[in-house]
Amino acid sequence: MRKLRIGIVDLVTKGPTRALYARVMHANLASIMPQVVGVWCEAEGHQVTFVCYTGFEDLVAELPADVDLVFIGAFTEAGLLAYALSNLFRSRGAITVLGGPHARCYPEDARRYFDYVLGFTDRTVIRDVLQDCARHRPLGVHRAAPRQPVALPGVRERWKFIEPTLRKAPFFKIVPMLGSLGCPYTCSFCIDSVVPYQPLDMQVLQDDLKFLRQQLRRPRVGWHDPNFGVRFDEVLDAIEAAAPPGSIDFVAESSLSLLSEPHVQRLRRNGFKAILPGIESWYSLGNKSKTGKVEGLAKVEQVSDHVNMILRHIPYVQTNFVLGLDSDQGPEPFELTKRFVDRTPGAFPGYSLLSAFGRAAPLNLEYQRTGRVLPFPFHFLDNNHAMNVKPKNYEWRDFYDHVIGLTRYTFSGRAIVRRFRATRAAIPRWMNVVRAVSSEGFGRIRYHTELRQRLDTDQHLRRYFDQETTEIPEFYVERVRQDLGPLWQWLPEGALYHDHHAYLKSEEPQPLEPVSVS
Ligand code: B12
Ligand code: SF4
Repeated sequence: MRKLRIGIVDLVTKGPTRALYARVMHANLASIMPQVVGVWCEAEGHQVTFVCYTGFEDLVAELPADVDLVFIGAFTEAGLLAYALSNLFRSRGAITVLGGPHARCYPEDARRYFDYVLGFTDRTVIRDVLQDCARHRPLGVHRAAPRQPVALPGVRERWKFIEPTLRKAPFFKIVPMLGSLGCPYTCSFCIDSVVPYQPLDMQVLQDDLKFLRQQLRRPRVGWHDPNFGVRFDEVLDAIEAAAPPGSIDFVAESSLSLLSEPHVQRLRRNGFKAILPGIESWYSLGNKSKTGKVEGLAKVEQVSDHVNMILRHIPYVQTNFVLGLDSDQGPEPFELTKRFVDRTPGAFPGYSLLSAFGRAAPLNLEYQRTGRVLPFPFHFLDNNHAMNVKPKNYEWRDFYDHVIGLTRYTFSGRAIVRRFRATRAAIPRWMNVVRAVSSEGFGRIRYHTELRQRLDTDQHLRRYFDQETTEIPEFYVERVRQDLGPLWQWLPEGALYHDHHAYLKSEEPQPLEPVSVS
């Protein structure tokens, strides 16, 4: 096979930016798989140029002009940016491949713009693509491994891609690692609800931690495990054996059900500095938060006590909530979250609007079947800039009133000061302030408020929300145009639209097209 010039682009964001939060954090949110793909391509004898796109780079300048094959890793929010890039690189003669959450969730749509669209990706899938390396147009081919890979290259092997990415993070640097894939829980909205839990090789994990201690003075590791600590003792034993307490700082997403006080104490001893548990709802998903059938205010009190306990040991806790779940109705869920904010001043609440990412979860079939999915352009599907599932128990305007009320409450001067005072360590303190005053807190209040006003004044937008038209309102088109900047001109014709029922259609028998017999 000839030696290919390969470009790999990890899209951490959806367009050029100058935001303070982006400057501090984006390089710390880099994905693991694009780095893995880089290792595998080099192992096959090819030449790789790797770019983690944080919103500050000129992608065209950073990749060689004569690149043969470009891999792009993208979340759905960066789907349109990925399509524009693919179009640009194809115009220069390259073959393009899409992988990552967008490819997993919307393969039918992505095939219109890429030569290859990859689902679960292992070394065999990558080898097949490299060997084939051909144009597949107008429709790209979809390739996927039957399951998640059993092994992945660790930090040592990925270091040549990690290091230049970390150089872009000015204050602190987080190295992405994985100890497991899949999850034993079955939260109906989640992409991993049907992916079996599988620990990765503890030997590789230990070797990576030892390696990192040689590379960085005080490394920080961000675990990308969907649910860290499922086999708690096994993974903590491995960490303790490889890194003496205090030599590495860790950040992890984990569910409250795994975070008992003895576990949290052990995490503290081992340098865990930030934990992100999902609470999701006051009325459902009780087994994940270890609250069983307890609901409403009783659940708020129980979870708040639990989170306050964690905060006594771990300096930074982000609690994740989903707004607009079918189990919610009326003002109460929002009021309960405000009570939680009062009772748990040190936690940073992360809010996500209920979203159905294509074929991410079986529950999305139900939303599609009942006509509740709206075809917002991918660019807005980041859990915040659009909610693409019509709420079951709210009218849109009421819903946004509640969301704005809650967001204002959470990022009010009083709440920011209380959060600051309740947080002891310096980085978490200031991190909370930066998040509150930048795009996440104030930015979202501004955005939701504008949207809410438009629901009163912009007839077209209102009709779009009410599913009376699928023509995308100018408000959204204009935003995509602004966000993509110079790459807007490369956005393929029709890419703002997608078939929001593609998953359902692929699962259910389609009526036969009438055939003329003359
Ligand atoms: C860890 C994680 C994060 C981390 C790290 C993100 C990162 N850059 O990788 C953090 C906390 C930063 C994060 C942030 C966000 N996340 Co997140 N996150 C996850 C989580 C829990 C695990 C993903 C993971 O790394 N798995 C391990 C890898 C190895 O497996 P995998 O993702 O299944 O990938 C396989 C294939 O897709 C493929 N592949 C993956 N990437 C690539 C790249 C290439 C080039 C190729 C060829 C193949 C390939 O290979 C893998 C092996 O088979 C998932 C939920 C879950 N349970 O999976 C959500 C998830 C991916 N996140 C999601 C979202 C929405 C977000 C945010 C937008 C949330 C927000 N509002 O801020 C941001 C966006 C951040 C960004 N753009 O980088 C959604 C994505 C849905 C979508 N279609 O876009 C998910 C699926 C959760 C959900 N809602 O269901 N996230
Ligand atoms: S616990 Fe987290 S990763 Fe596991 S299924 Fe639920 S939401 Fe997904």
